[in-house]
Amino acid sequence: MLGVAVAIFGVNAVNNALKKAGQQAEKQTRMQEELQREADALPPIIPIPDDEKGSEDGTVGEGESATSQAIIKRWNLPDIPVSERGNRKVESFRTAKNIIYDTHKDLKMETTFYCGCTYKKRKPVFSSCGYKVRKRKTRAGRTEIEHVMPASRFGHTFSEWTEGHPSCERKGREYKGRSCAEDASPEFVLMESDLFNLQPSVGEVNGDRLDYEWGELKGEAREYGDCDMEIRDQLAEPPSNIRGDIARVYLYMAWAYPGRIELSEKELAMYTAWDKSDPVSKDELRRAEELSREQGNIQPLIIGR
Ligand SMILES: [Ca+2]
Ligand SMILES: [Ca+2]
Repeated sequence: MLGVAVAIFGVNAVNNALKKAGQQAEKQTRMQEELQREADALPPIIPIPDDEKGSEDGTVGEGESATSQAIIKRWNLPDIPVSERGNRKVESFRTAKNIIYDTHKDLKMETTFYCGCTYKKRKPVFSSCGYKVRKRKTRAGRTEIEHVMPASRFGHTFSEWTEGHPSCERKGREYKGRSCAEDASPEFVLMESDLFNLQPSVGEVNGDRLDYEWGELKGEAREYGDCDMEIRDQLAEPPSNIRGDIARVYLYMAWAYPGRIELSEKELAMYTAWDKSDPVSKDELRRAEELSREQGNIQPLIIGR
């Protein structure tokens, strides 16, 4: 009798587990379908014609790109001419870094973006956020100013980056890449120094992320202690409380610099979902308002929503 009871109990437990797994799979499928529906509902992204892309000498063609148009429509953004959207004021990355540090200090917001660690004199306080050094002690011991959208993402649209420039020559050796773009393209420097794309970060996390794009990864490896940041397979998964912040950076950059940044439909769908799941917070708004005053343009994905 007891044997039968145990057997029945065992069967029930297995059935329950299977039921639960089935429900979970169903939920995941539903979520996937929902994301797909959102992606399908987005206006199609048409490849940018060559004459709308930046020209060889580094100037951006007039007008919108398919991505910037889609963003304006979807987020109902104010009518601001392309030439007045992005950074036109902060003229070096060094200056930009100092403004970010000063702004965070003034706002009493000296916290790193990804891991939420407070920092003092540009050194993260690990105990404030349960940070555990993964591997690089020296870089973990300092904050760095990180490009939320990597500079390479738009850098590759500059010929100075991909091919070089006659002025990019040092001691008889030609160079290209970021250094040449910084030295020879004032337009690149303005984009690279856009304050809305910059955040203080634990140096190690900045170093590990390299120029990987954002995405969602299976599992929670937690290689940085309590910091919910996963970096794997050339993809980075941020903590959920800053996913909206990241989405709004990407949307802003693609809106502010049409022709230099295109977002795929998949990216637009993900950032739409992230923008919804993590709406603008008080601190995010406070920071954007202050940076607006510094840079002289607005971040319409944050301000006035
Ligand atoms: Ca995670
Ligand atoms: Ca947030």
